[in-house]
Amino acid sequence: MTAMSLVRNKRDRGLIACLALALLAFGGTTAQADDGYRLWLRYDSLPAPLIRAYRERVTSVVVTGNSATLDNIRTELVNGFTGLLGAPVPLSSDADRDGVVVVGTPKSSTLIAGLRWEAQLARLGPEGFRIRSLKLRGHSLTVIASNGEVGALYGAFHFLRLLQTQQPINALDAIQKPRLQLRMLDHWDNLDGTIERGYAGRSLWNWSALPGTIDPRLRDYARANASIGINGSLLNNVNANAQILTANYLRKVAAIADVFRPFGVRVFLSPRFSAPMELGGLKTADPLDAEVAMWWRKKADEIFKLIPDFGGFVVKANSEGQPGPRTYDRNHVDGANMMAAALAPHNGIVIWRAFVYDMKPGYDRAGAAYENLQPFDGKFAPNVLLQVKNGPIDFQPREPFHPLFGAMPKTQVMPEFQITQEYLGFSNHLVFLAPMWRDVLDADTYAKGPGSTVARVADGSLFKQRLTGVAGVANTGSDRNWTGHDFLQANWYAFGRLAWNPDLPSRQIAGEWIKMTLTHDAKATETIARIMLGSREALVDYMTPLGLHHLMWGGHHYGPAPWWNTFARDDWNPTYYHKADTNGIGFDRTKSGTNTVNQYFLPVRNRFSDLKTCPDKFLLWFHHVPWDYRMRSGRILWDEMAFRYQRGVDWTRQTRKAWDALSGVIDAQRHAEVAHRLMIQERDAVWWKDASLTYFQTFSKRPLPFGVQKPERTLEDYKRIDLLDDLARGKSTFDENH
Ligand code: GCV
Repeated sequence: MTAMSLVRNKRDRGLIACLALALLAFGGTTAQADDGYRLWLRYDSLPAPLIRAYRERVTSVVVTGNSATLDNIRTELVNGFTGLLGAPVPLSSDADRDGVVVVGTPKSSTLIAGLRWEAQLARLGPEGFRIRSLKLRGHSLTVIASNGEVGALYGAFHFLRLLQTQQPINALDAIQKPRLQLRMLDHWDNLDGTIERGYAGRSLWNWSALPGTIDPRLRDYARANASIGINGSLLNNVNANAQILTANYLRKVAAIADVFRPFGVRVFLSPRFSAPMELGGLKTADPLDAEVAMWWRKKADEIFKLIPDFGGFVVKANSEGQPGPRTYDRNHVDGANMMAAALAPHNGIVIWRAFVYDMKPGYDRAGAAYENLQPFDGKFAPNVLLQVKNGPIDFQPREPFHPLFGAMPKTQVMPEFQITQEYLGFSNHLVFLAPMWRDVLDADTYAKGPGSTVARVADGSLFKQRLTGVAGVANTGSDRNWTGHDFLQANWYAFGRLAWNPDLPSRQIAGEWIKMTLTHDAKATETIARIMLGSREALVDYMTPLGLHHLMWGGHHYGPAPWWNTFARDDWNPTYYHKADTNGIGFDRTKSGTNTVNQYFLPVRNRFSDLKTCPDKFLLWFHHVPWDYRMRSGRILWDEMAFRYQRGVDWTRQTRKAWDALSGVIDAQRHAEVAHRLMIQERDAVWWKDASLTYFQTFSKRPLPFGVQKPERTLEDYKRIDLLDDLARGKSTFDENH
């Protein structure tokens, strides 16, 4: 047995397996096993009284006109209604009876054209829609209309969601329009099928089979995205391989684009900045070199010839070893605008990533993106968006909002979230991320006084931004259930819903997803919502409480390693971030330290700078605090930290119990799968608590407070755990014998 014997796991796994078998044998109350493939688009039949009520309003479907998108609407509604209402709902050509659902655009449907909604539909744009219950020629109908076919498809999914979540549908008058224009999933997929920071199998794009063979799963992926309004997909890793721009690969990309198009999803690519040298044989990739600019123009022409609705480029330049304009003594604007000029004639855009940091002595990585990019405000071309991560370091369980939000009023800025859980327990930990993204979207930058929230920066209303968008690094892969952990489908769902409306409450999103995906049982829904809504705070508690950050094992970022200090780059070492010593712990980013707190507007800057007003959750992000500092709770810092680690562990135990109690309500397969991963989550939470407290105790030199369980191992034991072997073997969880 190696360093850490996480004893209960094998026994627990056995119990769970028995339970699952018993449920399968006896049927449970929810009978069917479910492999999770259908996501939130399950369309299983609703309870009988509801079916009776809905059937009056849904007797047939009228979608006139011919196009692939209109076909998709027909298929979706017929399948959806038939499943939900437990009997076939046919297509018809006329709205000549009660309960007909009419869908389309003024162009595709004479009935819709006759309603004279042109002005309103024009205001809603090609993706917005109107849904109305109305009487026409004596019949009660529901009309779902948009100026664009994709908008009509979004409206159809919205209507289905009303049924799936058991809402009334007899007096509808709803209009919806996405608040953000670009709602993108970024896939960090490599051309060899692996996914950087992917924890749910391999890439969904089978490059060697394309373009000849199209995996049906591509269609299902696009359909799932359309159901939540996602309209862009970056296909390849931002740590880019130049090969993606070769004619051979572009034909494959075009085949994918053909599948996605009828669902309103446009493809984007990440180009390697040095591609003119690697593919074009040029001596330089200097963005101000005429030949280089010409190479990109020709490449853009070639791409758009194959893919007329190609979205554009997402560029990681001069970051973590990637080439970029600074390689040639040029700046970010030189690079971005050169590419933007190549794409502009085709209405393509450049999404330039602000994830840029250098290592200089005494430097604070949290201030780097601002230092590098903010001076260029107002200099980027009109078809450039600057993509800014939610926080200033790197997708940590908790970060304050990125100081670039609000600080570039003349630049089109879009947030980048990470749906895949690089730093949040991979696909093993149940963490609902909507509350984390809400925190950022709701954060007030004060850039133009109170109310200057990140959501208002992103939706363009604060600075009258013309192009708007948001990106999420995808958590999907070839695993049958798409996301590894069944619950993490909720994060894909939540991302889409927030991209559509960045004001949606987390509770609403969770409620919708639970009802569509897991159960309609009221008590179970309440329990699951409670679990989901508390999960992010719990994870912060057991991983990085009180503003601690980047304490993860180097490289793969799974598990605790606060002692890690061996990377040549200081800012990749956890010790650089927590700065624990015998006096205290935390990164001083105030005047007495790096002063990067200065990048925030007043009064945010003062609130974070002053120990008295800095929220507990950001305390050690901005301050180096003595171990005996008296916290708001009345405890000293050391005790508070220990208490929070324990609270996180306790949550995992309570959650396991609560989930076990749902065994008859959720289908046996998903119940057992989730139970297994919750067991891993508890094991990891204990590991995080014990390893972190054991290490920090060498500085605090204080006993653990009453109520905090003693770690079972020594610090040396925790340091000896090495996951690299397991991860290299492609396992998503490490061996339980560790
Ligand atoms: C795609 C972090 C991740 C990298 C990722 C990078 C980025 O550093 O660890 O895997 O690279 O962010 O966002 O570019």
